[in-house]
Amino acid sequence: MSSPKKRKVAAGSEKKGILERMDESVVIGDGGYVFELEKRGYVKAGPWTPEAAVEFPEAVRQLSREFLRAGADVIQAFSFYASEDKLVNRGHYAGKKIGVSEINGAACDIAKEVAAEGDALVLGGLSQTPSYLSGLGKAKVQEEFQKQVDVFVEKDVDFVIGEYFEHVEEAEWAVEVLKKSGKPVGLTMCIGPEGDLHGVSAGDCAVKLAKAGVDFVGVNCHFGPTKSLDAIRAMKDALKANGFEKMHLMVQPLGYHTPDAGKQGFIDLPEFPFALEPRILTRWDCHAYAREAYDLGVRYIGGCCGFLPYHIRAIAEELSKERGTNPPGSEKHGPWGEGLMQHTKPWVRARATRSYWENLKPASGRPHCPALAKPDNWGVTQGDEDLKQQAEPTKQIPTRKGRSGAKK
Ligand code: CBH
Ligand code: ZN
Repeated sequence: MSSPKKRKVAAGSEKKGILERMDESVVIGDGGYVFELEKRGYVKAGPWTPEAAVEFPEAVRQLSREFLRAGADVIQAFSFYASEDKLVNRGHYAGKKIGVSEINGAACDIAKEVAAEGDALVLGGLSQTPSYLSGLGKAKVQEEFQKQVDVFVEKDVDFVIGEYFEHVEEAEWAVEVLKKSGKPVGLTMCIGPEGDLHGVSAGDCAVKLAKAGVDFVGVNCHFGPTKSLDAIRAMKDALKANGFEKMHLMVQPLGYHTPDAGKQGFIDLPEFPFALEPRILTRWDCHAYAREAYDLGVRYIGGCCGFLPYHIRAIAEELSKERGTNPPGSEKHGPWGEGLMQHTKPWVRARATRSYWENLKPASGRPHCPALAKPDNWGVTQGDEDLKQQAEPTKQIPTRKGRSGAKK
């Protein structure tokens, strides 16, 4: 393995852009922010909004730095769910209002600062809106997107994406607005191999987005690597069949295994969001994931919720030959655990091999737990009365009985 290098850009030299980097090699994304910052005590589970960029910039900066040290080529502005309608959704502001310009502005400043400590690109992202779920229409939804893009343009991020879209119709509306930024545009939907929540197949989603003018397309969140890559495979085939074989692919799956998830992904699993830990990927799972994604031709490989810096580091290490470098975070350990040769106990030293970790079937240590779960499967989505979003917090715990999607 090559020795760790700090890939600082020489003063005055231009950074290579996202599309050039994908053409030449492979781009490594960063990991999951809202999930990790929630665990660290800076984000509220439920709303999942990013006001921490303003309230706790140090916490956001620290996590970004950890991803950079782990080998990320991209630092995302912490702007997930920063649309104004989401910021007021269910009243979680309760008198302490921080708006989209303030959040996205602070988020871009942090991302720019950290990205410049390496050779990373700055990403501005936006995502699906409560306005869409409530059926408020294209003009209103695009207005929400525009307010976010305005800040990305003003802060001059390197590229923009729409991420976490469950319905391709809304994603197409996002692309229209994102393209007005004049920056490279990517779009990842939070779908699996079964496609979007209105019944559009994963392949058709990719083709629609290609026609809308994205520069790269793929999936993020909702499913672990296996199902996410199944969705990518479907997208790749459909893109090829429709003359878009040159389109770059991006994947940022969950850091959790989800073989039992249905169309709605991990949101439907009973463990979402506070008991997902038994499903977490090991670093060795990330090696396998990175290899499979690369061999499939994906050139933007990162992670979403559950993905921690050490998962990103495993991707960077797996692809170190292709990238010609190892991340700074690898300084503290050799590949495939060779540092274990320095362990005090001989049976642990015996584990200092690739084959040991590659072949291990890790035990969960939970004798009374099932290996798989039964998804909730309420079956409601956009267009359904139950999904109209409110400004006030729900006061009563909803029950499934009588819901439109409920099985009788
Ligand atoms: O935080 C991040 O890293 C973002 N780039 C993506 C977040 S995906 C968050 C899912 C929230 C799910 C929900 O609405 O319940
Ligand atoms: Zn996610």
